[in-house]
Amino acid sequence: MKLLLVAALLIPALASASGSKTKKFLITITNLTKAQVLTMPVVALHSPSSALFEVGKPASPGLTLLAEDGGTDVLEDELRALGRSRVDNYVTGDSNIRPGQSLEILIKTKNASKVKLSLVAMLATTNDAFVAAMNVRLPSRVKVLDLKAYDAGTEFNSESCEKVPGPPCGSHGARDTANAEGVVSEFKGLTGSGDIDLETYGFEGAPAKIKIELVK
Ligand SMILES: [Ca+2]
Repeated sequence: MKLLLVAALLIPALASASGSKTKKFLITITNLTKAQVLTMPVVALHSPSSALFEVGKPASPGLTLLAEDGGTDVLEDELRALGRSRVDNYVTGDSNIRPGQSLEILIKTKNASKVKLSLVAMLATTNDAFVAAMNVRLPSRVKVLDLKAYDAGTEFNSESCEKVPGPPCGSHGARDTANAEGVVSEFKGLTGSGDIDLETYGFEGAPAKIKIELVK
């Protein structure tokens, strides 16, 4: 009982002491799908109230572009516009992530105990589906977690190659907005109703995982 009390008293002191020191985290994103390309991921460290999206609410223009076409510049503008008090830091990966491959991103913060980590990347062979980590607390050493797939709600899931940027389609900047779902939701998976071969591009379970590791 005495030991427990000591531990409880120590936690707040450690948390505040770590708040002012710069810490570096290595984020390793692994594509677990057979054939879906993940587009360049955006990782952000933000205040708990500044989430990148909310299930049941419309996607921002930045998330819309990312989820439909893999473009990151509008989302980066949105993150910058929020200011350093709300978005402590963000980094965009320098390449797409092919099936079975991983990408590493290094990100720094002086507020490791206060910020949350979020990450988004498009599942390229879909209309507007993306993988995301949402509001993850940074670990004291290492943390591994599965990413879920979401639907941005900004494009109808026609699965028509005329509207899908990833292989084998390659249609960039084409949108299917009539009958779009309207709000972000959990992605229910490809259906095989259009041009996309379900056997090849479909996936079950988590489409990606991330490892967050304190490196310094
Ligand atoms: Ca959709």
